[in-house]
Amino acid sequence: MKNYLVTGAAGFIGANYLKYILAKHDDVRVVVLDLLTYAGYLGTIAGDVDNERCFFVKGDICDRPLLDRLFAEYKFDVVVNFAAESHVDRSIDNPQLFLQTNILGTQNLLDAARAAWVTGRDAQGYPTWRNGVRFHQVSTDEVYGSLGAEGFFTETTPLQPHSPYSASKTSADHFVCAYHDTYHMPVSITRCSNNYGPYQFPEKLIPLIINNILAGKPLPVYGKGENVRDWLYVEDHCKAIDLIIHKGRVGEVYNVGGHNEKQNIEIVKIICKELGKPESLITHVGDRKGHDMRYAIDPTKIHNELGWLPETKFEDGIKKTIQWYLDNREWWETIISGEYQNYYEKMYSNR
Ligand code: NAD
Ligand code: TDX
Repeated sequence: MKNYLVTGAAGFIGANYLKYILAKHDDVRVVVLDLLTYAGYLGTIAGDVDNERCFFVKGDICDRPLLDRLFAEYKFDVVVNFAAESHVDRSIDNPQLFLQTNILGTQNLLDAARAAWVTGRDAQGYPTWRNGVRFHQVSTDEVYGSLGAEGFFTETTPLQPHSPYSASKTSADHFVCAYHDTYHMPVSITRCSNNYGPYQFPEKLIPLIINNILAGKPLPVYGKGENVRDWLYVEDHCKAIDLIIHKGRVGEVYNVGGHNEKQNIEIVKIICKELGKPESLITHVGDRKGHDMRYAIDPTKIHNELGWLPETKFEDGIKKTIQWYLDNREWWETIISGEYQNYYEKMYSNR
């Protein structure tokens, strides 16, 4: 049995990853650690938590005594860190929370893992590590900054973040790499492009547009809607992380993305068409401050080394996603019933 600590798995990608690994591997036992912020919903994974192969702990990755207790009790072999403040617009409003969770939380997890996993010292004085342990950091393409009309992000593209969110994720990546270089900690990092699919919180573009259409609200597009994102179906991201944890090289960064670049306005029009609604619902609103123009991932490394390729085409993935939101109205109605209404009002009225 391999013991996993998966943080942030009551959120969008972490929940999809949890479901994927529980179905795929008989030999994993998972503890989910999640603070259940506005973005985390226990209902998403309630059916997976059986207190045999999957346990849930409500708590903060910044809480070191809690982490030490969990490491002592469950003897983790693998840590997968999804927990983060993940929304760029919220980071513009309250940067400090992003530093707290995304940087200090990651560093705290690294230290807890180090305390639990180091077995001694080698001849050069570097720590030696328990066999088979791995710390995997879930990062983002946003750490690379913004592209012009041409080119792609590779793993060696210099990091040049622009938003408080991406600056905090970049800093966390530097700490993960620093722990590898300084302590020889067995780490890996994935930098993925924009995900879409089931269980995504409706503050993000695709579920927000689906949700607003179903609620008969206008569809807010920032600026001209010409910014480009590289969209990947969430399960393809989960498969990439699983592959890297099993077969990826320690100390390496892997870009994950599917060569599926689209302008925001195209995405919104596709969703209108799928749901049979007029494009006249589209409303251009004030642009995001420091809005990155274009993201595009070069996934050659993960393809060449591990044979990974995205399996879900955008045309199919977007249909599946829309159908999921139609079939799971209760899920998103619960999610948007509380704090989200104040957030929406603050973010979109008079924009
Ligand atoms: P999300 O906002 O949907 O979920 C984040 C989860 O983390 C929530 O369940 C929340 O309760 C939990 N959390 C927040 N602070 C915590 C803390 N201090 N301690 C414990 N749990 C805490 O985010 P997501 O979209 O699923 O993203 C997951 C990860 O993937 C993030 O690290 C993000 O940077 C990265 N990422 C996201 C995308 C994307 O398109 N959404 C793309 C690339 C990378
Ligand atoms: O109402 C909107 N209107 C709009 O035009 C929203 C919410 C977004 N947008 C635009 C901004 C972006 O150009 O759509 C694009 C996508 O926006 P988001 O869904 O907020 O995603 P993005 O800012 O690209 O970041 C996402 O991908 C990378 C995730 O939120 C990050 O966690 C991940 O790291």
